[in-house]
Amino acid sequence: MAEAPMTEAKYDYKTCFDRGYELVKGAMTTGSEEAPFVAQMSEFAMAYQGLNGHEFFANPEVFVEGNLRTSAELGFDVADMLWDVYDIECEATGGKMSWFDELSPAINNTVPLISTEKDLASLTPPDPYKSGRMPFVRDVLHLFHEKTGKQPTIRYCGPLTCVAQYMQFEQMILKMDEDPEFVHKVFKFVVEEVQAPFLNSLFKDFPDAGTNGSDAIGSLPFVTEDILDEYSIPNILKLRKLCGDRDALQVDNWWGDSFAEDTERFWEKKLQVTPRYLKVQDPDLFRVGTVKSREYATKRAIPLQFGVDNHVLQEGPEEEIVKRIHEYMEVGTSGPHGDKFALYLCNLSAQTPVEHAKIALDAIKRWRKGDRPYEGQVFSGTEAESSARAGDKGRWMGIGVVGDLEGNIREQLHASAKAGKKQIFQDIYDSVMDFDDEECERLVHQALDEGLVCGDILDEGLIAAMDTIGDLFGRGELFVPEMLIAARAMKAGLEVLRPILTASKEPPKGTVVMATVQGDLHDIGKNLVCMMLEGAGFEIVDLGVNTDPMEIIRTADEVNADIIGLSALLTTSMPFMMKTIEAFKREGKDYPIIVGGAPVTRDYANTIGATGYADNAVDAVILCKDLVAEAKILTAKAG
Ligand code: B1M
Repeated sequence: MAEAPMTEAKYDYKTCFDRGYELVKGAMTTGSEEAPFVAQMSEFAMAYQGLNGHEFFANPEVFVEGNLRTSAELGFDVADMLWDVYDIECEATGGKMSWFDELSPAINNTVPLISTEKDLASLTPPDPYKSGRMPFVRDVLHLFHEKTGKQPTIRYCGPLTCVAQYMQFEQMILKMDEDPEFVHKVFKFVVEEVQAPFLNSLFKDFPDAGTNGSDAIGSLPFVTEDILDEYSIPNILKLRKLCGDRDALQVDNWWGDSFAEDTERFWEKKLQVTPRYLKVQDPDLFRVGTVKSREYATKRAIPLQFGVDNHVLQEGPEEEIVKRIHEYMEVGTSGPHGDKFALYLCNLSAQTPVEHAKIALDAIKRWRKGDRPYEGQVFSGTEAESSARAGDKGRWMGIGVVGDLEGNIREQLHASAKAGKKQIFQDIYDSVMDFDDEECERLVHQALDEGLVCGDILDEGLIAAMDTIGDLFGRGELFVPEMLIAARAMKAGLEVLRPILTASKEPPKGTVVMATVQGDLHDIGKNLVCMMLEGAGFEIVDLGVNTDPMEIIRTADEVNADIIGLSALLTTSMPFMMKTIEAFKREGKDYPIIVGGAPVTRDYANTIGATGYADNAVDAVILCKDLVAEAKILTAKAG
């Protein structure tokens, strides 16, 4: 194993975290004398040690030493080595990996491993001792144990997110609707033949280890509560059973609490998959409120964890970091069970300045010593405060349209979308709203038979429906699966029109080349934008994820694009937006370029010289329509 090229300091890992581990154990069971904190910090440790993703996430010695040394040097309570293990199982079964300098590696499932029964049948379950980086995980656990003398925590991927790695998220969701039996079979394969043997092989070496699953996708609004009930919960419970009924086997990082219709009902579900404590983390915690969360945990007499936003920790400002930590510690430790509380720092990233990590740690220590400038103040949970300071842009996933409608929003939107329209257009609209592909297809045929023109069928029926769907999503009234299923119905109608549109040479509203930029594999938001644009009559050329700027330029020329759309979800990949724009300039290509994605802001878009910025899928459609209209006016003037 390679010698870690890291900072020189030497610590006695066998003793330096002793008190922290005692505190954490107490906080999550019978009570502790002081509130401890834990942190996801492996990417931060990688950057702090001056290493890249390849050096850090493939070499057990470097990984363990880097995490321990960083934790000891900065004074973390424990060196937990919390990391997101989304890729281990899928990679070991043959999934394609992408590696990055400033991030942990990830599965690139542009071409998913499982799409059909045949794909599933052709897969051989991995060998936990040989396949992929399963041996890396085992070595990490052993080294951690050797160096610290403590039981390691086994990390794995929550079954739903794991299946999404094998199947690709959108495909998994659509298949859940079309062919649930097939999706259940995939879950069976993943849980019974991949995850249980892998985890049991680790339990052989560490029978008393804690076990925590990461489940980025297994949360609202990616999935609905029905999907949690039908797929997530039973499969986590099954995995627990297959691993010797260990109640330590859990998935504690579900988020989406602020999207739940009934927060307490959602927390009941969380407690099924993490029975020993309740964890509520930002940005949901800031929206739901610390007091409400504390009261629930007190009522149930269970330990509690509050998670501080990774975005706040990364971006600051200092006052916000301190305020948030102090509120969370104060409310978290209040009441009769206040001694059963731990603070969680959500993913200190590679871009989190060391200064911010020190501010956070110092804030914890100051609070413990009684230096509490914000004592008695609660900032979370109120509407105004939450939307202004929830992290990111105060909004999230493009959800959070300010409500100008009251009462039954759906009915009001339907009424205004259908008002004064021919019955057939209203019926097409309804078929999309009812997610009924066959009916939508039939009605579009009927409309054509009645002599109606494609443009009107599109505008008055299909596009009107997708406008409402986008609006409902923006208001948090619809979740991602419903949006995907509605889009499938819309596409069924669109497919009927496509040959006629092509033959008649009726031009699309415009052609948009869309891509997630280099270094980034997140595509759910980009795909929603594509869907809405397609629903609005645009032709979409989707280049997928991790896209090279030159490929975008080539494609733009090939298809004579009207607009280029760039999406980014990582602060590390945002600079590639700028690099892509620079490449277009360098090549003398004058296409309008629009940008979006959770961390991207209007200011950033202006700074990098983008033509436009959209906060969400609906705004992206409006922006593209405006840009195309503007270009037409300019062409007309020039002509
Ligand atoms: Co990742 N991830 N992830 N992840 N992931 C985030 C983004 C993160 C905030 C999680 C966290 O740490 N709390 C964090 C980024 C931190 C940072 O940059 N500061 C992160 C990280 C670090 C990572 C990994 C490194 C692993 C890890 O967590 N350590 C790894 C990186 C992989 C890579 O890309 N190189 C990774 C992997 C993954 C999964 C594979 C597990 C999965 C992605 C699956 C997929 O996309 N196919 C995943 C997910 C799901 C997330 C979270 C949970 C959700 C992101 C998302 O899809 N949002 C996210 C944490 C969170 O938000 N809670 C997180 C939903 C989507 C609808 O919203 O994309 O914002 P969004 O789209 C909106 C608008 O922004 C807008 O419209 C959409 C709809 O209204 N919009 C546009 C989007 N693009 C637009 C383009 C436009 C206009 C508007 O014009 C062109």
